[in-house]
Amino acid sequence: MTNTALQERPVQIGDPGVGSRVLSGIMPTGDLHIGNYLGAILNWTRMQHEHESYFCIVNLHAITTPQDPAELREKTREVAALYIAAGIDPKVSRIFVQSHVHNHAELAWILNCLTPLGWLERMTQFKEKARGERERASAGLFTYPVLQASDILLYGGTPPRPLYVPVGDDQKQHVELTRDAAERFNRLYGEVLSPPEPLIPKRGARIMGLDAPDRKMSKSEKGQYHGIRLLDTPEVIRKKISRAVTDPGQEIRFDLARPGLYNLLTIYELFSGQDHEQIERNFTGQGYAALKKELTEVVSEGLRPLQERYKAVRDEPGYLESVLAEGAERAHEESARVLGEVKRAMGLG
Ligand code: ATP
Ligand code: LTN
Repeated sequence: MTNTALQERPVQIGDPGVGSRVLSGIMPTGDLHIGNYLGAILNWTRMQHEHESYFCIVNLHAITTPQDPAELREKTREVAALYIAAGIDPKVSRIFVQSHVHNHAELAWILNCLTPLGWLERMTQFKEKARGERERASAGLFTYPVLQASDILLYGGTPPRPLYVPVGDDQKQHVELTRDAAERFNRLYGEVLSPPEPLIPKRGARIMGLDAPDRKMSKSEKGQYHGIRLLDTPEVIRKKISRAVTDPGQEIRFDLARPGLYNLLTIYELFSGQDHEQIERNFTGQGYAALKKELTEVVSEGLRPLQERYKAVRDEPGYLESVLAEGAERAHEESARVLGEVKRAMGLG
């Protein structure tokens, strides 16, 4: 595999930053795609060696919109297996399911009582997801960011320490609300919670849909040619890339005025590990057909090891359940300390 960017592992256990924490999570709704990978998971695989890391499958967030129970259960395992396949090492990081650690729901209730409605009214994700059907959207969808704040703040440590949240750029507003919630709590009750920092990658923080370069690639988009799934076969990847929307003009270069091309080149950049200049040089005198062919190759090859590991994880009886049980135990232990401090500070002991 030629893929240096995806394999780069610049940090080691024991580097400065010991004591600091990382938490992030993904909803087990739909199929994970290369946007989730390039915007979030890839960063997790690097950060886990620098910080004590917690990676969660946020199934309580998933039920803010209706879910089929059997499918939810299966998707939860699928996402956990994909974390491992992508390079999250269960011996280094704690991988767990949100609903297995009841402290998340308990802190969410407490923070719900401290969060002004006005803060939630401003959240753009609610507006998008409720899609004008505000009256019918669940109360859970509205307070979703408070549950997310709880996921994060439970792992800030006692005493509070640096806390990082690696996410794509659509989650920035939620992490900012989490910071505000922590600061408000600390003003009211003393320094208990660690205000987190979002960590958003410079490249790949917002991969766009292949069929609509003006919309973020997203699990919940139904279009057949919208996103490349982590488990897509090379043939499916080829079809999707060959149909990707492009822009007028022949020359292959990073040009923000041509968003379809820019998106394809960004994906190429991240999977190939080459920089802009190299890529533009490689494609001099060539057109979209050449770019799409090469892109199909780097993406399929880049995902192949992940897909092989995914199969191995799913085929090993009992392995995934044991990782999740161990992860939940460690997460419970850690989060119980912060929750205990919160309750003591508020007189809930
Ligand atoms: P949904 O459509 O179900 O909301 P999603 O595809 O937006 O799903 P999430 O579960 O909301 O995915 O996101 C998981 C992580 O992946 C988050 O950190 C998010 O910022 C990141 N992410 C999601 N979509 C993209 C994208 N297109 N580009 C980069 N990062 C992304
Ligand atoms: N809202 C996030 C998922 C999420 C999350 C978290 C991300 C829930 N809890 C805690 C980071 C940290 C999303 O990607 N849709």
